[in-house]
Amino acid sequence: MAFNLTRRKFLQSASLAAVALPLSKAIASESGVTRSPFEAKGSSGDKTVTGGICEMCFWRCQLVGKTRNDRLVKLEGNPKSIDNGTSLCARGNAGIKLLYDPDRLKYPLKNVGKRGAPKWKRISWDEALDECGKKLNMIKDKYGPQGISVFPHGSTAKYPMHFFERTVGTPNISEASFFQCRGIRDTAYLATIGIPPGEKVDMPNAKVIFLLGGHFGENVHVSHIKSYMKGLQNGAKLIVVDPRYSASAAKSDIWVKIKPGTDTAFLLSIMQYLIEKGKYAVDFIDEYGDGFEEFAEGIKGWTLDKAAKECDIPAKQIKEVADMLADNAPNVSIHPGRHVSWYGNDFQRQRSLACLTGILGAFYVKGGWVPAKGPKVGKISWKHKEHEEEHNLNVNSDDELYHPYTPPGTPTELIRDAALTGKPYPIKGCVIWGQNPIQTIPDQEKMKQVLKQMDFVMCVDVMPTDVTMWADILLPEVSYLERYDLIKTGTQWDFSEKHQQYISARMPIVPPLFERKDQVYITNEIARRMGYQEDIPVKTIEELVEKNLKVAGLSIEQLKKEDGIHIREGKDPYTMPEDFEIIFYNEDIEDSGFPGIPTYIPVEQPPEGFARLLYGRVPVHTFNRSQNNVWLNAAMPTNPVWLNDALAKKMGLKDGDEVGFINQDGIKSRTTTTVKTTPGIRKDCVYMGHGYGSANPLMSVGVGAGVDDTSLITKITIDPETGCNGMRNNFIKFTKDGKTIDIPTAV
Ligand SMILES: Nc1nc2c(c(=O)[nH]1)N[C@H]1C(S)=C(S)[C@@H](COP(=O)(O)OP(=O)(O)OC[C@H]3O[C@@H](n4cnc5c(=O)[nH]c(N)nc54)[C@H](O)[C@@H]3O)O[C@H]1N2
Ligand SMILES: Nc1nc2c(c(=O)[nH]1)N[C@H]1C(S)=C(S)[C@@H](COP(=O)(O)OP(=O)(O)OC[C@H]3O[C@@H](n4cnc5c(=O)[nH]c(N)nc54)[C@H](O)[C@@H]3O)O[C@H]1N2
Ligand code: SF4
Ligand SMILES: [Mo]
Repeated sequence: MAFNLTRRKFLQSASLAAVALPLSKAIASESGVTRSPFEAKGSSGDKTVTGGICEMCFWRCQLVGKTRNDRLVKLEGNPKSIDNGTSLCARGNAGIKLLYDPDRLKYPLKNVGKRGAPKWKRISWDEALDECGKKLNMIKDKYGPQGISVFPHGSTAKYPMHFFERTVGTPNISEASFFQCRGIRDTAYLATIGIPPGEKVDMPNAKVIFLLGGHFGENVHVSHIKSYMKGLQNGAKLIVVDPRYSASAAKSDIWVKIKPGTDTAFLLSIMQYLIEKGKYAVDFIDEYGDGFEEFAEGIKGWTLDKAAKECDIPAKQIKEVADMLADNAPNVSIHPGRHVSWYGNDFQRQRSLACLTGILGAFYVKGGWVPAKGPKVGKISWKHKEHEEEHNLNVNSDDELYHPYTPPGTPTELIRDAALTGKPYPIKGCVIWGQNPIQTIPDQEKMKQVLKQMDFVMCVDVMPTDVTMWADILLPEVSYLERYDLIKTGTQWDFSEKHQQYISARMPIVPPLFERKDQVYITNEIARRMGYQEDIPVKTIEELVEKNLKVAGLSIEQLKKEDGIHIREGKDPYTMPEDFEIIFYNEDIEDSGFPGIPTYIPVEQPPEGFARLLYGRVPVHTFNRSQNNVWLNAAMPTNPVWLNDALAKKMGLKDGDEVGFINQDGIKSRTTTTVKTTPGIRKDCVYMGHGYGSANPLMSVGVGAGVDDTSLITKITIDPETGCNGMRNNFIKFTKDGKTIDIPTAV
């Protein structure tokens, strides 16, 4: 790949620190930090600091830091880890560039300009916290606690979220990890097998691995990838269902080039075929199935031919997939997926996946779905207080839930609609903590209007990402390399070895720089100012970690002695709980007005001249949060748009052409990206990496790099059972040199 580094980025690269010294010095004297970790001189202060936990993404690998005189010079996986081991991914390694990023937030800031067009004034912590406490109290007094909305994400957002939810009493909390990510998966499995599935598949021992839209290798979670690769090394066959030739499709035995949005039809026809041919786990279903007959009857119409037509794939390929699964059952890993907020018909698809796992008898068996449990630790946090009234936006006037299978919190759209209409009540305060709702939630303009109408917006972040432009008060948090916080527990990823469990707690690798503070300090100080002094559960973050470790008979000191990770014997994960059942036909779902048998609901097709916009992970970035990381930016500075090569030819486009986009609502991309022509994508869709195209000029490396996929996702589709946001029903045309280029329909 041609890196095309700008001079500034070139000089900033740490691996080129020797040449860069004069500039690094200049940056250092200007801002107090430098992008070069090698500024630390001499080797007398060399240390390996254990107990770190990565948070360049949410997988949270265990790490150690090599430091010199309290300055981090290198990150590595913790050799004691039975999770990620000594491995970190590219993003994990590049954490050092977040730590010392000169663009990072350093001091509390007050916006003396406008929301969205801020002018920042540095203020003291006291002034900032006074303002937060005063404004949030004003909103609470005038509109009630429900007038405060919270958009949290990440390990530091739990403590403040519990404060606002349990103690202050607002239900209006919307976590990106639920409503725009995996919430549907969790509640669909809950409604089928009684527990959220996580990503607990025993891939190392599988004979077949089945991925529906999961694209491992681009989606990178270290121990998960290790488990997948071990499965493939052990000879597992791989089936990948994806409209695009993804990194996983490239390793597959069968690549199902499915028409976007039709996966449920595909799954139902596999199950119908297996039932018809008697190729399913009859005894297993007899014992654990509930409502199987109604289910079998209900999906009868889904012949291979019907699904083939709907999904635009050969019927014989569906049969091939079904036979491969049945011939290797029950040792098949049907992966439950992770980002599943796709089309607004997703709850039904996730239920279908759980049912398919059941039909193959692949729960609690080698190579199947195996919910290994980690050890118990404490969960001390803010206590629930009595709150006078319920203000659940999810309840309608007949006291029924709009979205009965919603994950914890309130569906994002219900919060945004209430904020914009003032009905059933106004929402005038907003606390954003570790989430970037501008680039995470569809319809950017709507989010901006929501933020504009607030009386007060506060934001706690580490980087000046786009959402921070909308804050009145912007507070700088310490990064994951400078703080204590979450306790990470789990089991080793490969169950074919010993059964072991681990407990680790995030510990700082280096002391914090500038005036950054941690979540307990910030939350407590706001709580104190709001009059909740008596409710504060812990004084410091260390106290919180100690108390939670104590429940497991551990302490910070003990963990330090054990190189940051305590390992104990685990339990056999294959033991099935006594009350296990698979609910094929779910009467409760039907009673709430939705299909009780997994049902295919067709999605809207691209209008003439448009292609569907698909998006996903790139291996070296995490959403938008890593866009300013100089190493990661150098590795993948932009997000080329995948375009079918035959279409490209007809459109007069070639590899590397600079293009922009316009969507079905006339919304234009703010920036451009390059074209990547390939036979590896269908003709009814295009694809780009998510998280690019930052608008905040304070992100000096990431600003304007590539195109922001979210800016083009303006049509909102809600998954009715859960209230989560479907995001893939948006359609685009290309623009080049001021002209619009239609997508040809038939090539
Ligand atoms: N268009 C589109 N939208 C999507 C997705 C998609 O693929 N396409 N993916 C969806 C998925 S799967 C998810 S999980 C969500 C993710 O959604 P978000 O969590 O909103 O994603 P990020 O872009 O990582 O934004 C997180 C914010 O947290 C900040 N941050 C990072 N570290 C810290 C920290 O230690 N403390 C604090 N306080 N802040 C920190 C970052 O700087 C950033 O501003 O997005 C969803 N939305
Ligand atoms: N490097 C990296 N890794 C990450 C993250 C990251 O930011 N960076 N984020 C993590 C998080 S929070 C999550 S949730 C996961 C998300 O990772 P995944 O759950 O794997 O999901 P996406 O990246 O959203 O998936 C995009 C894939 O779905 C395909 N697809 C699109 N439409 C359809 C369809 O209709 N049917 C089918 N079968 N496939 C379709 C796309 O072509 C693409 O290959 O990644 C995690 N891992
Ligand atoms: S997968 Fe990579 S970015 Fe995510 S926690 Fe692990 S090392 Fe960090
Ligand atoms: Mo996610």
